Amino acid sequence: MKARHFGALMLAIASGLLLPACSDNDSPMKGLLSDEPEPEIWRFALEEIGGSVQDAWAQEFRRRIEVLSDGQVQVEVYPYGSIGTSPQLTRLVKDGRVHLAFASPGHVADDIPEAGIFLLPFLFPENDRANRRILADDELRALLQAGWQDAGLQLLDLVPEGWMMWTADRALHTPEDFSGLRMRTMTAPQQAEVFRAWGAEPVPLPYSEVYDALQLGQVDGQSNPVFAIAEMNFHEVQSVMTVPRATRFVASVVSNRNWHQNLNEEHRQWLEAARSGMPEFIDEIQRDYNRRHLQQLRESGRITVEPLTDDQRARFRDASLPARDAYRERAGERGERLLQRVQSLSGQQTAD
Ligand code: 6CS
Repeated sequence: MKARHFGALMLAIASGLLLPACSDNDSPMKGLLSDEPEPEIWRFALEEIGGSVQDAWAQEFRRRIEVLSDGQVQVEVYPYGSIGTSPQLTRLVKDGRVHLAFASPGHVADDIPEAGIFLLPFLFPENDRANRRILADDELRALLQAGWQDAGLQLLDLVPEGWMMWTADRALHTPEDFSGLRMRTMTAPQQAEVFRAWGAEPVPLPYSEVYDALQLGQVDGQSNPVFAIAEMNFHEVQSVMTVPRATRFVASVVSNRNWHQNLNEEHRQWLEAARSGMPEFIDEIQRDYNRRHLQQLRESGRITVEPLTDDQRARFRDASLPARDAYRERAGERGERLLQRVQSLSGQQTAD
């Protein structure tokens, strides 16, 4: 979506959300038309467009809730571009205008420093199964939950969406290749710190502005999973995709904390039942989307794909360590405990 259309559309729909509840609910005719109770509506805002990994999660969640509740709860899904940028969606959840939303660490770490753990390169294990086990760890979840709760949010799920690739007009084999590269980052300063450690000039921008910024030469590169690069058409304006296997994109599903605390028992059970099994469901989806899009991008011939060797990755790992120190400073004692927990679960030494 082009930025100029996006702004106007967002404003129009967001202002609708700020209005009092829809007048249908208050209509004096309501009781005359039907004895059925009105379904409860849960609004769910996405940071990605229709057809994305977040959309697949939300559509499956919607289907499950509607079956479990026999239609008593309905989920309205708002894809990216319909109500706001990532920080605006988080604000709408906090204000209770939207019940549920995706909040990815690259944006929400500005508000929740602990979320920056997911932006640190070469920290989580390369193996997918080991990574899933860590994301499900109770101690890790409790530490993260405390951070999300301090921000007025309930952390419901963590959703891995695939490895982050780097795109630019050149291959990025060494930290020196980043020198002088204006790299678009998500809006939390912690993502900028990582690319700065590699020598790039970070330029934080909302997702909706990346395509135009690349096309107009305002930035030289960006980082995202393959499915996102393909569906946002970044490959049209970039020529090389480097595959570093350094960081996975892990999004969080959040709700308003008070709303979650005040759910009645039946609604809470439906919510829990709908969430159960979602990690396995979405893992298959993200793998399929990323694999399929990678093949399409290779076949399109519009972008070349450059995997890094283990030696090249080791240089990037070493060069990224200052970002771990910056994370420690921002996320404090809880951040340190999170870092140690991830390192011990993935069998790494805790001193780096
Ligand atoms: O780069 C971004 O800002 C976005 N990337 C993805 C894959 N999802 C949402 C996020 O806002």
